[in-house]
Amino acid sequence: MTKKIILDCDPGHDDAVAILLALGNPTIDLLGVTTVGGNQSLEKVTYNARAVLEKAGATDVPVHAGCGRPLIREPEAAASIHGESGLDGVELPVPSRPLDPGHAVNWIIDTIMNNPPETITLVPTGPLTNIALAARLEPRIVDRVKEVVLMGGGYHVGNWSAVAEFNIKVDPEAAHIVFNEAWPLTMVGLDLTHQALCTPAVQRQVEGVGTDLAMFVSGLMDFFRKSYQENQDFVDPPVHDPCTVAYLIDPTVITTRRCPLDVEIHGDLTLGMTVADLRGPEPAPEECHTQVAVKLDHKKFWDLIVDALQRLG
Ligand SMILES: [Ca+2]
Repeated sequence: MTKKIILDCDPGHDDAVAILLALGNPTIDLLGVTTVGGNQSLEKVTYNARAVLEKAGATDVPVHAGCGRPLIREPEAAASIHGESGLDGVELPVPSRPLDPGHAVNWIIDTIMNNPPETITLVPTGPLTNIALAARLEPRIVDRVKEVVLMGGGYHVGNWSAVAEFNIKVDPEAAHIVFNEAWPLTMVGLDLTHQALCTPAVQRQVEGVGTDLAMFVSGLMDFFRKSYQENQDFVDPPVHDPCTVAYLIDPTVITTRRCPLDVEIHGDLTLGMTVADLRGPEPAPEECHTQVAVKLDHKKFWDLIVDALQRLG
C-alpha cells in the first residue's frame, strides 16, 4: 500500500530533501508538488521545486504554484538561511517540464475531491497559506483528507522569534485556520526537527552514495550548515522538512504525543506561537485530533534518506 501525498512547500534546502525522500521511497506516491511563498518569493521557490524534480529525473510530477504572500501580513523571506535564490550553494538544472497550469489551491481541492475519501495526505512544509485557503474554499476536503502532517511550530522552541517558528510566524492566521480544522493533524515542530541534524558523519554517508544527486544534497547541506552556524548558533544544520515524509514512511521514526494545539494570533511577543496543552491526561482524549512529534530516531531517519538517494540513482 503506497501513501498518496501532496507536498506543499517553499524550497528551501530542507524542502528539497523532503522532495527527494518522497520521490525515492517506494511507499510514497508523490501526486504533486505545490508551492507557497515563504523561504523566498513564490517565483523563486516554484522554480526551485521544478529544478529539484528535474535533478531527480522526476519530470512526471506536476508542480502548481500557489499563494505568493500570507493571508494578511506582508511577506517575509528567510534569505539569512536559504540565500537569495532560496536554494543557494548548488547549481540547479533548468526544468524541462513547464509549470503546470492552475492555481495550487484549486489543484489541491480537485485532487482531494477526485480521489476516494481518506486516501490523500497533505504534507505542508512551508507557510500554511495554500492549505488554509483550500479548507475555506472547499470545506469538504477537511473530512476527505487522510491526515495533515506538517513541518512548523514547536511546543518549547522558536526560531523566528523567541517562541515562534518561521512557517507559522510568517502566516499565523493561515496556521490558525489549519490547526483548528477537524482533520487529524501532526505537528512536526522544532522540538523534533532540531534532532534531525546533518552531522559530518551523516553527510559522509550521503556522499557515500556516490551519485551526482547525492553530491547535490551534500552541497545543499554545506550551505545549510554555514547558514545555521552563522545565524542560529548551530554546529550542524537541522534538516526539518523531510521529518514529515519520514514519519509517513515509517511511523516508528518519530514518537508522537496527542495533545490540544492552537496558534497565537493576537499576541505581541508571542505572535505565531504554537501552544500545546501538555497538562494531560495522557493519553489525551480520543476526540483530540492533534498531536506533536516528540522524539526522532536519528539513524532510521538518515538511513531512509540515504536509501532514497540510492534508489533515485
Ligand atoms: Ca520549508
